Amino acid sequence: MAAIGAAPLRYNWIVGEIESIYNLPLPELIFRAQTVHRVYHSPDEVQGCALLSIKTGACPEDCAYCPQSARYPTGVTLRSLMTVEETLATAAKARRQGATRFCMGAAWRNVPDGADFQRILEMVRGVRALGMEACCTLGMLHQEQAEALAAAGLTAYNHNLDTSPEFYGAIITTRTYQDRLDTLAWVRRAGIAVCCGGIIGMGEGRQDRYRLLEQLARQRPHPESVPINLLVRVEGTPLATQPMVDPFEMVRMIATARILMPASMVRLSAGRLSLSEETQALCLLAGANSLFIGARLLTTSNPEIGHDRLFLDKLGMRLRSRPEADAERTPQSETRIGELANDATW
Ligand code: SAM
Ligand code: DTB
Ligand code: SF4
Repeated sequence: MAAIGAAPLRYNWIVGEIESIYNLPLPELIFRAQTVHRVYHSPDEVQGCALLSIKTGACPEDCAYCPQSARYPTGVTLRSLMTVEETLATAAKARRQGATRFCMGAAWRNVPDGADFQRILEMVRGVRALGMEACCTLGMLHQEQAEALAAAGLTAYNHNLDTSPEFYGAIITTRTYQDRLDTLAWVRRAGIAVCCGGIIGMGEGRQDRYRLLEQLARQRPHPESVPINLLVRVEGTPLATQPMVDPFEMVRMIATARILMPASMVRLSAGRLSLSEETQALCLLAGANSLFIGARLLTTSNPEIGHDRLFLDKLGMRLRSRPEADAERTPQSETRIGELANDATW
């Protein structure tokens, strides 16, 4: 798909243009984001995604934001790789709560070979068999692993660039920006959708945000999925005492991502507990069309499902009932949040 209507896909964005968009007067920025959003997406529905940490903590990397790095005293409870059964039971529960995408995260520097990898493949097949999109975020991977994940039916692989190439070294020293780009290239070549985004609020400047967006929007094709995270400040990590970023930066970041990559899913990801409902609503107006649902992200908290249900109901919005992959082929039969509320499992 090269272009639809008034929102052609472009891959030659330059940082000056991105800066101009990011700094538009807010009403103009939101109007433009809404305009392109409506060309590719329904304005009143969002995708619900669920996260599960399938292997927790003791990670050798030094990502300064991360509670799972072995280098920081965060008190996270260590856990070796979960069983397939437990993982699939959690996925089924998430589906009952309205999630159509299940994302499994492991605190690894890179994907291991052997029995653990076979178990991951089994999890991917199981999540797909539940009729959900399956996403994994397992660290760096190589060609054979990417191909095996694709063959197991993996929908998407999450691997974030996190920030600009310039600011990256202040956040992570144990792997390079190029390492991340290499992993993304293996994912893309294997035919798996790319989920790639970043974090704001780590002490970066606006220029770093423009440069991150430039790295994402110059990829051809664009990442199908772009998570925008607000730093969750976890005690024990080097970024624990970062001042809270102005919430409007989140709105501007999302709106700019939407305008640069109009067909992609833009996900309002970590950090929602630090945002008011009003700011989250602005993020949805700005073109975010996905939320993590359920009380837990990987190791930190997220709004309760009941709270999100009321939130979306107040906005007259709903969780999309079909996975993205099916959305084009199947008549839309969204489930009203109110109807889901009748399900005793909520
Ligand atoms: N170990 C794998 C990796 O780094 O690719 C996968 C898990 S890692 C937790 C996935 C992403 O979560 C990170 O790249 C980062 O963007 C995001 N993340 C981790 N900790 C975060 C925090 N405290 N606040 C916001 N986002 C965070
Ligand atoms: C992404 O960009 N955000 C999610 C997902 N990809 C894996 C992870 C957020 C993690 C927040 C910190 C935690 O709960 O450990
Ligand atoms: Fe490890 Fe991933 Fe956390 Fe970095 S973000 S410390 S690689 S779990």
